[in-house]
Amino acid sequence: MTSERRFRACPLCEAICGLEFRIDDGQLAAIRGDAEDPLSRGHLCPKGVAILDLEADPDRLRRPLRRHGRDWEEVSWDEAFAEAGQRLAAAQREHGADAVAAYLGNPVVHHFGHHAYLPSLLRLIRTRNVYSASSVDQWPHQLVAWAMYGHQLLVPVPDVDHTDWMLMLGANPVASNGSLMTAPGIARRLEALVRRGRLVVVDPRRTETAAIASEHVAIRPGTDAWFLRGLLEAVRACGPPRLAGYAGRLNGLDTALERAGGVTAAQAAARSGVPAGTIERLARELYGASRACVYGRMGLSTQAYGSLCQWIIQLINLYCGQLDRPGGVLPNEPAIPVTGPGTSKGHRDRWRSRVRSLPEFAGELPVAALAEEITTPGPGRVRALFTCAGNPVLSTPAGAALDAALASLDFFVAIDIYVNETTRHAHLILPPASPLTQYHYDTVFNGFAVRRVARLNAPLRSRADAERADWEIIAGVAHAYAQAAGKPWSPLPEPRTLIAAGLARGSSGLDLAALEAAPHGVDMGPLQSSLLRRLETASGMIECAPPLLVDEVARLEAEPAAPLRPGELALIGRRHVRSNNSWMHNAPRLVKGKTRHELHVHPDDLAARGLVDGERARVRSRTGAIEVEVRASDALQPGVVCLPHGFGHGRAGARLQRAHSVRGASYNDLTDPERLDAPSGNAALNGTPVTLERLEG
Ligand SMILES: Nc1nc2c(c(=O)[nH]1)N[C@H]1C(S)=C(S)[C@@H](COP(=O)(O)OP(=O)(O)OC[C@H]3O[C@@H](n4cnc5c(=O)[nH]c(N)nc54)[C@H](O)[C@@H]3O)O[C@H]1N2
Ligand SMILES: Nc1nc2c(c(=O)[nH]1)N[C@H]1C(S)=C(S)[C@@H](COP(=O)(O)OP(=O)(O)OC[C@H]3O[C@@H](n4cnc5c(=O)[nH]c(N)nc54)[C@H](O)[C@@H]3O)O[C@H]1N2
Ligand code: SF4
Ligand SMILES: [Mo]
Repeated sequence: MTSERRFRACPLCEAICGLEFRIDDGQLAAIRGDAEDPLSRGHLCPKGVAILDLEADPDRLRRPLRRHGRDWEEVSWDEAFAEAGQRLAAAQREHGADAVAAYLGNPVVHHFGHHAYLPSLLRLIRTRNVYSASSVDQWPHQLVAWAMYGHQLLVPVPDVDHTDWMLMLGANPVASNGSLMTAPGIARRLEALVRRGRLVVVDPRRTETAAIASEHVAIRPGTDAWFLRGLLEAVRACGPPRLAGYAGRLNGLDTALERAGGVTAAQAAARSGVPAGTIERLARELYGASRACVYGRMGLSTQAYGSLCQWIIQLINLYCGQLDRPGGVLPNEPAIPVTGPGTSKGHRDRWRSRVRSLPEFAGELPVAALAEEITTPGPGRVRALFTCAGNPVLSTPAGAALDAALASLDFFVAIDIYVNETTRHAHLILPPASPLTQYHYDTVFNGFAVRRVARLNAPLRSRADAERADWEIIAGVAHAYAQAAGKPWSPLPEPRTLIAAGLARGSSGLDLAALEAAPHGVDMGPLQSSLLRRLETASGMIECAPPLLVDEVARLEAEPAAPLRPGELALIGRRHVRSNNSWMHNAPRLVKGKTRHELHVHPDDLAARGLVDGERARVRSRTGAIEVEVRASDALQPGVVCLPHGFGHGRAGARLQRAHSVRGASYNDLTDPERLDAPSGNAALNGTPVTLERLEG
């Protein structure tokens, strides 16, 4: 028997752990953490091992499929490309350029062959109807970075390995493995922080992260903007701002502080439920720490004031002198630049959505508007759809309405590996070969990592003749579309060439040869200050008071003091380390054992409705209703219920044998496309008002 060890980063989540693959007689036999990866140092989670399941999955598609009613037939790649190109071009010829919509899902950013090639296809198709998972996720972060620092990707990252005091809001990295903070093995890193200093977690639920923190502070869902305003004001009361590092580079700080602050701890407490004394104490601890940071993630960006929250967080870090400073928060400067010449800084409101007039951000419209753009008659209506690595039926607001809308499309082509809740509506599915057969360089998450690292991931094996790589599929569709539409098009070079060109644009001094000589990755050391040098605002200054964000304060103040009606509960989400959004429930390793789909409810709220632990109940919102088992949990505040998203499988026509029997309903059958963070258009998924009731009989 031959046995070989090969190394590659995990493509499944932002932690980008280095993995060691054991290959026995040419067959993938085992996966473990790569102890020599300078960032992940041997860490891996159950999903990393479940790559074995993904590789062996009998439901995973390997050839193009064409749908006839409920039946699928395999077709050749050439036939599939030609049909995709012709039908997309035909939809635009008949109904105009915007009749074709595109939706890009989360895994796009995890594969170089997706991420580096899709922009060229979208530029060719030239529609205003571009959507992605970003607008159910991190748009507030990008919007605030664009408005304050001039580039959507100048996002400061918490220096988690060197900070001594950290305030974390709306994130549960012990389950999610960290986000906009690529920090594999985050539990270990946070435990080290707790040993040398303090970690305070602000969350409506006592999460897995709160459990290892120094302190958990419970908050009412959707009220973080009030809490943060009170915190900023309390920090100001501690002493003057520490601005020596930013001399001459701050615009509008006084206005920003007055508008963003301006509430007492008592007022903040009344809205958020966090005691005034706690707010004042946290302010003193934060202001008094020499190395400190405030970090807010999903739970903040997916609420109605997501951008406001992210803005105030920047201001607090700035006030305390912790912005762009080791031990505080600072943007990574990756080997392949994500900012500077040749990158997209971002823009806003260059066009608007047709039905609701929602502004674009960074070239995309909010995905909360996709269903109405398909179903609302009139010129400019979406008639054809292209998706890549997305499952918006389970992942985006009012998923049930989108599900129905997808069934009405004239044409739908999906680049995806499964026939799932979304792609079952496709006319064509084009499945890319396993990522393990492809070159990969992480252009996205190296840029959010808590250390400066670089790693080239070489293929573990070659793809089968009958398969196509992700970038080859995108090029195939582009070529056929260009021909059918009569547009000029020239293909991009293969991934290695693009990766080499990307490295050459940067200043790390690394090239392909250097990366190939370091199969575990290259360590370029801890984060360093670079923000002031890299600002891309027109003024060359940090714009502390962008009008778009300042205006949010008035909108917040106009909110009713009690957002929920009597009897209503606030619904929030929950991730588990064995899940990955909506698409890994077909992996036996991840779904065996205990179920995890239940609605967690405070025991008092169960009792008030005559419900008992384990019973099935109905959850209703303005937009829909689901039935799901309830589980008593005192980790929640009364009035808050908690459900994971990404469940609700077993729909007719989906081909996911294992996931089919995984119980649970879709969170997004309850979310409301009208609930948005106004500046960015990001969906407010958390804090959705719901009622809970017993089932009759
Ligand atoms: N209620 C609620 N909703 C949420 C969230 C939440 O917390 N609560 N989280 C939101 C967040 S943060 C995100 S990022 C979105 C995710 O939203 P989506 O990206 O729309 O959904 P995923 O579940 O990631 O679906 C990934 C899709 O990619 C396919 N896929 C997997 N690997 C590959 C590959 O290598 N190539 C291709 N082409 N396809 C592949 C899968 O089959 C699946 O169809 O969900 C959002 N929705
Ligand atoms: N295991 C696993 N890992 C994943 C994913 C997955 O699906 N499963 N998805 C990946 C993706 S795409 C992303 S974007 C990241 C997300 O990673 P994180 O940002 O860490 O997201 P969550 O784990 O959902 O944690 C969000 C927290 O916000 C809390 N929360 C909800 N509402 C509020 C509120 O109003 N205020 C406050 N303060 N907190 C609130 C929730 O209780 C929850 O604990 O995870 C990634 N990693
Ligand atoms: S934490 Fe798990 S899923 Fe994320 S990169 Fe590491 S092994 Fe992969
Ligand atoms: Mo995400």
